[in-house]
Amino acid sequence: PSRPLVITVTGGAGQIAYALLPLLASGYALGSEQRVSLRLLDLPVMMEAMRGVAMELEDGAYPLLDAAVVVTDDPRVAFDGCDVAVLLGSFPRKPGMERKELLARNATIFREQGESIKAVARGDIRVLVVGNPANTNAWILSQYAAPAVPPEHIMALTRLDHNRTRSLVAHTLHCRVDAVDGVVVWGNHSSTQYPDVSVATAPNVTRGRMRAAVGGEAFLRDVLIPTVQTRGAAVLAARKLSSAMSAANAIADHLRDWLCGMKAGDSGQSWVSAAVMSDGSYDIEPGIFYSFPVRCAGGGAYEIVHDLPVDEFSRKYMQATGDELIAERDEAIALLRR
Ligand code: NAX
Repeated sequence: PSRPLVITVTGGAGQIAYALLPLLASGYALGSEQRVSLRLLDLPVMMEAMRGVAMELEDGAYPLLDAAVVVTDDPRVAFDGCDVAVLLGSFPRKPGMERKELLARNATIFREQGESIKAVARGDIRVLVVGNPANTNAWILSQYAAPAVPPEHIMALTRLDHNRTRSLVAHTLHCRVDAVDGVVVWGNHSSTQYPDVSVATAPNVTRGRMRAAVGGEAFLRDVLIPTVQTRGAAVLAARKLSSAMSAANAIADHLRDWLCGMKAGDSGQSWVSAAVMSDGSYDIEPGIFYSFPVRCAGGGAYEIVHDLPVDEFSRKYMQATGDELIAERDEAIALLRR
């Protein structure tokens, strides 16, 4: 394509942006043919730091990157005519901060950004929400970006959780990670998420045999599920900084599949996980942003994969994480009404 894709990254001075921008500029995320034009948005106090990031992008001399990297603290400038937005910027959780307060701070940010996107972005924009609480932030954004931007154009990132699950299965089975297919992360990008391997496959592990192959229900309940659910906290405890390299890689994987299609992306997987607006599939409350197994055809089109078997073990987890999302949405409604 001759026109460069305009990609807006919010939280442009933050640590995920620092790991993500080279993946966007180099063609790793969207292919070696796709030119890109970058816009970075952050708070006024971060303008100078962001200018430094822009200097480094220039100094990278990336052949696919448009020379002028836009750096701004104004959402209307950042989203003007933008094709793809990656929303990293959010209010971080401080020690001792109530979850409600975190939700409240972010509700305001994602309302404002939804309104800006509605006002100035292209109607065919695709928006990936990463800043936490990601699913509910995506829901809030969808309320304020509509009707200019339909909810099908908005997703929240659960690909990092999906990648973590896939990698943990490969590690457990001593096989290559790209030989593992069919994992699903259901629900919220939070500690209630449900990483599900019940229909996953690997070399010598046919469909329906994975639970037994990794160690049975006890292993799932006591090891696999909690390990994935708390992986972000484990990285934070070890690094004293939250996941950034792996988050950036997951964002690149997500964008490649969503925009270029899963074949072009050569993801080698039957489906991937992403939080999309529920259409009631699998008896999940319609309207909430819930992580499902999805297939992407390219150009921003996707479909939820239907008819995967859900047994009692899975249903319990799927329900709990869905209930959490309904509660978050209801809190957001109450906050935004004030
Ligand atoms: P950083 O704190 O390094 O960067 C965030 C940046 O956003 C800061 O520069 C800040 O000034 C900026 N910002 C704050 N409010 C803003 C606003 N209203 N407009 C524009 N910019 C604003 O965080 P980082 O490690 O980069 O993480 C970014 C977000 O990703 C966090 O909310 C984090 O919790 C979330 N994550 C989500 C993941 C997911 O899988 N969905 C995984 C990784 C990550 O933890």
